[in-house]
Amino acid sequence: MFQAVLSAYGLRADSCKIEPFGSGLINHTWKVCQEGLAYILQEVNTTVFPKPEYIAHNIRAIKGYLDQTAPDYLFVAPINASNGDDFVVVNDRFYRLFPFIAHSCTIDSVQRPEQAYQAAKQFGQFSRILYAFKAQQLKPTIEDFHNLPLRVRQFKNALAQTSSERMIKASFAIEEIIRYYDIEAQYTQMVKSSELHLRVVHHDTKISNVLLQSETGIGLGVIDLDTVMPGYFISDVGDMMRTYLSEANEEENDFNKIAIRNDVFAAIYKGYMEEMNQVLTLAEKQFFIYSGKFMIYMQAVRFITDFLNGDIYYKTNYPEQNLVRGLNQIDLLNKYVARQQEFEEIISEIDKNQE
Ligand code: GN1
Ligand code: MG
Repeated sequence: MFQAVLSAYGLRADSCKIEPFGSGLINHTWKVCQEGLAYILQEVNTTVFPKPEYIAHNIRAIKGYLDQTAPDYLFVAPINASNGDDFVVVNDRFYRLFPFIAHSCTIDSVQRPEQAYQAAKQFGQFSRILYAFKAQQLKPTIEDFHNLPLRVRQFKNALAQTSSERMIKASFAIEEIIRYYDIEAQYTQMVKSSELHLRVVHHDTKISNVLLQSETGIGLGVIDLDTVMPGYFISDVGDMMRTYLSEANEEENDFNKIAIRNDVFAAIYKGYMEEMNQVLTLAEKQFFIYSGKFMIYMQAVRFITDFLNGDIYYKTNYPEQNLVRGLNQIDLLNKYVARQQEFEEIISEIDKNQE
């Protein structure tokens, strides 16, 4: 496979060093090095992304726009193959090659608030420089990706057809998901009232999707653009809350280690708002804290749904991994909800100092 794919780019697999790269749950990724040049090769998971050409379309449309409006912005688009295409299909599998950005690195967890600040600023900047771009030009690479009511329906369907064994194992998680149905109701209300604007949203703002300058840790840009499509800002802010606030991540099975860091919350707010303060409406800003509940809850629902369905979506390494992930997210949600008042105070404090 490597030979067939890399030769489309004028590279020879036998003279390249190829190694698996990163920790994504969906696509396969490798780092490819040849004579001092480095690339990232990725196979798109077409079960998850049934129309990979939509991804290519979206990235092309945004690149064209940014080349005109923000030529200095580091936008990591795929490299063109020798025939001019920006992706390669081999045996019905879909691949693309990216440049590996020199002197850049990614990290897998937020150790310090400064890292959360840099990342939030990058995701904020991404939405800001695209605020005048017509989001509707982008195609949905995954239909209804962050449609919470749909995710809850999928959960209910899974519940109706799962085995009694899985149902019993997940009983606490199921009760908790039902207890928090109001998070979905709030979303439905918010969409109905058109309080949120459709914007260009990244939809996967985990820290490993931010390129940092290796020496200084300063943010350079964002990567993993497969789910860039029209959406609401709460997806991006919420996924940062979900993945930065606790040092222990969604894989942690000792839930005592899940703990929320207020200084990281402050860093996310500061970094994101430095870019998006002028763009977001007052009504949208009211949903800043809600965004964390929205994303943590939706992820819990998705992991538990996958567990009930017999683990068909997320890669797993051990039998009850999706259950553990779901329970982990429920624990995080409970801890997040308990902090809401403190988050309000942090936001007022930062806003006051900004005036
Ligand atoms: C998936 O593959 P990765 O890690 O980039 C998922 C996200 C989830 C995340 C949970 C297309 O992202 O929505 O938040 O796992 N991406 C897709 O770890 O479903
Ligand atoms: Mg991703």
